[in-house]
Amino acid sequence: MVAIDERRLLRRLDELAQRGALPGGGLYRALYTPAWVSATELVSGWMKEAGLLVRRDAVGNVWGRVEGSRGGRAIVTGSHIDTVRGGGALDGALGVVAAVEAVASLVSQLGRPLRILEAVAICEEEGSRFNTNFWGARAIADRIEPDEASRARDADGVTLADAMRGVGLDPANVAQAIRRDIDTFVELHVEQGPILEEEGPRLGVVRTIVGTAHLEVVVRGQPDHAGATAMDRRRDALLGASAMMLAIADVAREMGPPAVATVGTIAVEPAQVNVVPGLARFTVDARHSDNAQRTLLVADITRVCKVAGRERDLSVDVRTLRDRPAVQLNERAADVARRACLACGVAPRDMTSGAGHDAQVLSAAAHAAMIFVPSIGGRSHCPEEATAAEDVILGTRALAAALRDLAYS
Ligand code: HGY
Ligand code: MN
Ligand code: MN
Repeated sequence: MVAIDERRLLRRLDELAQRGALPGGGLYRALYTPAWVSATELVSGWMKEAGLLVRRDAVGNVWGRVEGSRGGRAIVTGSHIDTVRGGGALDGALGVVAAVEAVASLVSQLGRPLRILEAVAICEEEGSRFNTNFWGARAIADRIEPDEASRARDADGVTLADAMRGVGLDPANVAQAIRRDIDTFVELHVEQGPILEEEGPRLGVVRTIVGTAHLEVVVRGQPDHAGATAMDRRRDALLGASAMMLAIADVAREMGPPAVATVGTIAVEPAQVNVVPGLARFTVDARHSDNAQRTLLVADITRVCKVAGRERDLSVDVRTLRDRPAVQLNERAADVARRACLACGVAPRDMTSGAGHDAQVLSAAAHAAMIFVPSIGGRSHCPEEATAAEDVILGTRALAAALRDLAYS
């Protein structure tokens, strides 16, 4: 069993959580912002302290590497360093801090590995700032679309390309982040749901990651005077959108778990108290672990929006913003993760992840495995996100055991 420095692990999680801490609680660490720069510098320092070879790649992923005596393809562990708005201290961050802790502990106790061993802080996964997501993992896996950096803009109209330049990165070099030499990627992550917490055991091994479709629905009616327009003369876009949202939730409920659908954003025009809304624009996050079922879910969502539009004389446009298919993670890598959990005294639960992860994207470029630890109350993507310290430690131990199996034997 490789000993990890438990106090250092927990202390660093707290330190990282200060980068992007919001005054009202929770965090917001968005790609290429000062909080993001500060977090990447903190992690680089930890990697240097561990004697790793540290570099920042073309999109801002931070790699800490130790050469293997046999060379060959690399064993990589890590997760994303960005957060959602009002996010918690562990989503992504746990996988980054645990990766540095596991690699540092392995190297200090067992010396040079046989295989190249790397910890990585992946620059962005959540899509919090720019209308794109998995930016870091897609750069590694060569899944960046042509001129995506110059097309993606944040709420202030800043392009991803300009934001890159602002932190000393050149968007023309994005392809230099591609890695074709990764053998296996292992990610430690909080479950973000209630299963491990409510049913046990304390560790999970992910077999499937659900597919996620993000849609944008634009509903057009006509703006009118709120006082002088009788109710039966209106083409109220927001009222129509509201009917659509309730119908969307019914569609997911009728399909049954693991189907889920979420309307997370809504914008109204002209957004004035005394004007009947002429336009409503909202997003839908639709997920299923089976790709055919997800296609059906998206089709049903589109149908109910169109029906509600026709019934209310509103025009409705539904477009897909992005669609990430469900993936089955590699069987061999899952066995390594399972053996590592058993070595730590826990027979892990095979799980489907309702959350998307970097491993989902990196599974296109390497064998990928994920280890889950419980989320208290099943909560995540919120300031209340938390995991018991002993589970953080247990998960990091299991990660270190998996990396030992992969890189030292
Ligand atoms: O949306 C997700 O599932 C992930 O947190 N990005
Ligand atoms: Mn997340
Ligand atoms: Mn995450």
